[in-house]
Amino acid sequence: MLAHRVFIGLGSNLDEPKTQLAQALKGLSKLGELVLLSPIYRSKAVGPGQQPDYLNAVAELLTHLSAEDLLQELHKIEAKQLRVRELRWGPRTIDLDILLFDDAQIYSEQLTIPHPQLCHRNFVIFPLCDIAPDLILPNGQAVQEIKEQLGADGLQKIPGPSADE
Ligand code: ROI
Repeated sequence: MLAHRVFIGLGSNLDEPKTQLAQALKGLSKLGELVLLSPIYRSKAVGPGQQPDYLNAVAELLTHLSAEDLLQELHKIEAKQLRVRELRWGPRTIDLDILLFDDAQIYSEQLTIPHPQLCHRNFVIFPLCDIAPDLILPNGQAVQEIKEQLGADGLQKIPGPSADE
């Protein structure tokens, strides 16, 4: 059976974000074949109140898990890294989002794919473009085009343990 091509967004702004990203990647690598990891970006927090800056990245994974099973596994990784869901849009040790799952469009109680904020967040679109510059979203939009529309406000590429170094 052909594996699913999945893009996963990673974000952290608590408890040594770089270590959190590295640990989450270890977890992701057990769910299939980690094909690519984007460079890491530092980004100003989107959300309420004062929050530390985030580190964000995007990983490409080939997996045989269904979208629902993958979501469960991502929640397990988040739980292991002591993510506490206290405040909506509050700070977090690790946030793992399924951005894209093949060309699927899923609107269930559990899952919305493509991720509903995908086209609105430069901290997701920039790293996604770095590893999949020719990607076309299920709605026909090119990621490059979205990147140009969003601009790089509040974003800074930082050196880190990434596949392109
Ligand atoms: N802001 C940034 N910059 N990066 C994130 O990953 C992120 N994640 C979130 C909220 C709180 C919305 N803000 C964020 O969930």
